This record gives sequence, structure tokens and C-alpha cells, in this order.
Amino acid sequence: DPYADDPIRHPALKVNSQRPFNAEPPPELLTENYITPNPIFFTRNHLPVPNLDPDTYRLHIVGAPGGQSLSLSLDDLHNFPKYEITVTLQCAGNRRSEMTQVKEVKGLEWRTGAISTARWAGARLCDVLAQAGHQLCETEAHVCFEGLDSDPTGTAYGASIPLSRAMDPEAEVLLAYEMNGQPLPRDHGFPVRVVVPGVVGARHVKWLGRVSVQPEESYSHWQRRDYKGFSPSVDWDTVDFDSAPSIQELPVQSAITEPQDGETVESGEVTIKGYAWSGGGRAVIRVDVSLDGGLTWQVAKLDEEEQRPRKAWAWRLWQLQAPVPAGQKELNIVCKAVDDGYNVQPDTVAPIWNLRGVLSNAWHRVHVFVAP
Ligand code: MTE
Ligand code: MO
Repeated sequence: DPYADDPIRHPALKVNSQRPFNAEPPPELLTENYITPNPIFFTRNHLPVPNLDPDTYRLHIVGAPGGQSLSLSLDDLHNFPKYEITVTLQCAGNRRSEMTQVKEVKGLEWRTGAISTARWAGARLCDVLAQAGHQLCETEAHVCFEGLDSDPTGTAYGASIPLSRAMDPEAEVLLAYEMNGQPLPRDHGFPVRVVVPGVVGARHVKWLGRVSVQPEESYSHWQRRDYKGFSPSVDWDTVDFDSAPSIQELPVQSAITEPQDGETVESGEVTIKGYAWSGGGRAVIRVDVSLDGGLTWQVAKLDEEEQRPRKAWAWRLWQLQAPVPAGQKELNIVCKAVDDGYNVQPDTVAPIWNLRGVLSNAWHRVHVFVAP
């Protein structure tokens, strides 16, 4: 059993798949803290978790022509300037279960919890690439990452990002060795993972083994044959993966974490809580909440956490306390967020349905009963 050596996990996690391990925190725990505690941070593994020895671990950086290749130990990585940033990581499949309700899709049934936030610390990818002789170039180029996790045929997890993002100090791409002040937990990439702020989770390669600069995107299955969006009209007979770009920056997203669907709330006043986030460093500027399915709206209160312009990498938690209209037996609670590009979420799922169930960011809807 290649999974026999996987780590022990927190019992509160809702498991979507045991082998490989995929699990999300329950909604009420997800927004209890701005920073998600490591043990309940969502986990998305495609393969068994490798057991890597930090003493012999080496990160291989393929050098530029005329530059030099690097074989970095953990100590070497610690010798680069250390940066710490708060970044929200979201899987492209977050909220896929809502797409399944429209029509069957292929993928894990994530609810609203395939998203979490941590303080990540490590070396900047641009500093490490510079030491290997890499520079920004005029022609198109990509930084390819390979994980040290692999399937029985020896194929490793891989992904890539454009070199322009990797070399941009403002993009703050990290080779992270710490998560919330601790060495990375095994499930989250020990000893080193990539953190690409504002970009889909799939590019944050864990158990990082090799970094190279190539004229084309990574040839990994997960770069080329997955994590792409398509029209609702495309099915598995007609899909042409080469026709669509790989997902990088994610669209604006929000969800209600309290109350939960089917719950009974007290009459009088209801407290609604949730999260909102957008990709590409775009800040969330507003969250609108409706108690009547979207007929009338109220503006939620956003938490006070700092949002840097163009570098708003982390989510905002929000809440709304609202009187329950007298005589209501049920409420159809809805939320939708707006980012600083004034991008909004689509109101329903059907027009954004796609065969792989990615990019599921329609208004989030929760139906609750009011106690008599
Ligand atoms: N890196 C490796 N090496 N193997 C993987 O399976 N999964 C990716 C990414 N990096 C993956 C990986 C996907 S799809 C996501 S959403 C994130 O890791 C999840 O990171 P987390 O498990 O720390 O939440
Ligand atoms: Mo993912």
C-alpha cells in the first residue's frame, strides 16, 4: 500500500477521498480564525505523501545558459532573505459539489472548504532563480516545478507558472519552508513547497524537487490535461484540452459558512458569516447578503485585516447581523462578493458549468428554517 506511510490527520476534517488523501475543514471551523490552523488546513493530494529526510533533501534548480545549476539544502535555502506573507490557497475544484447538482462532473465533491489561509515563510523564487543566472526575457518562458511525489510509473506531480510572474518581486512567489511559524506539515509539502499568491492551488507544488525554466508550459498532466475551464457545451467526447489556457489567477469567490444549509435559526436576529477572496491580488471591496433569495440586499461587515493594493493575497472574513423579518418560516440566504476590478460572481451555476467542475463561483445559497 503506497499510502501506508501517509501522516495522521485531524479528526474534524471532512474526508472526500482517503487514498490519495483529500479533505476539507467543516464550514464552522473554516471561518473561526483568519489564519487557518495547520491541522485543519484543507488537503489536496493526487498521490501518496513522500517521506523526505530534511538532512539529505536537495532542491535542484536548473541553471540558465551561462549561469549555474544549484543543488540547495534546506540550510542553503534559509540563507536567502526570508519573507513571510499571508496567502489564501484555493483549489480550482472548491464548491464543485454545487456544479454536480446541475449535471454530473468528473472530480472530488468539494463543498465550500477547499480553501484555507496561512502565513507562509521562505525564500523568494526570484532570488533563487537569479542566483542560477535567470533573468526576465522578451520571449515567452515558464518556470516548471516538479514534486517528489510520484505514481507507480514514477511520474511526478508537476505544474508551471509564467517566468514573468516568477521573476516579479511584486508577485511574491515563495519557496516556502514554514507554514504559520512551523516547518511545513507533511501533507502541505514538507520540507519545501511553492506558494504562488493569487494563483490556483494546483500551481503551489508541494514536496518540491526540481525547478527549471522552459520555453513552454510544464508537460505535466495537471498543467495540460486538467485545471482548465470550458463552455457548458463541451463534453468528454468533444473536449480539446489544448484549446484552453491553463488556469492561473482565480475569479472572485465567496461563501456562507454560518448558518449551514438545512439548519434552524432563532427568530429575532440571525448572524451570517463567511469568507470572500479574489485571485491575482485583487482585493475584496464588498460582500452583499440577501435573506430573500436575492430580491433585497444588505452589505456585510468585512474584517479589518490589511489589504495591500494589487497584493491582496488573503481572504476577508465577513459577517452580517440582520433582523429576521417577522413571520418568516424560512430564509434563502445568498452571498456575493465584489473585487477591486468590480468583478462579480455569476448568480447561478448552470451558465458556468463545465465538465471538470472547476471555477465554481456562483452566488452561494443557503436555505434555513426559522424556529417558531
Ligand atoms: N503538489 C504536489 N507535489 N502534489 C499534489 O498532489 N496538489 C495541488 C497543489 N500542489 C499537489 C501539489 C493542488 S491541486 C492543490 S489545490 C494544492 O496543492 C493543495 O495544497 P494543500 O494540500 O496544502 O492545501
Ligand atoms: Mo487543486
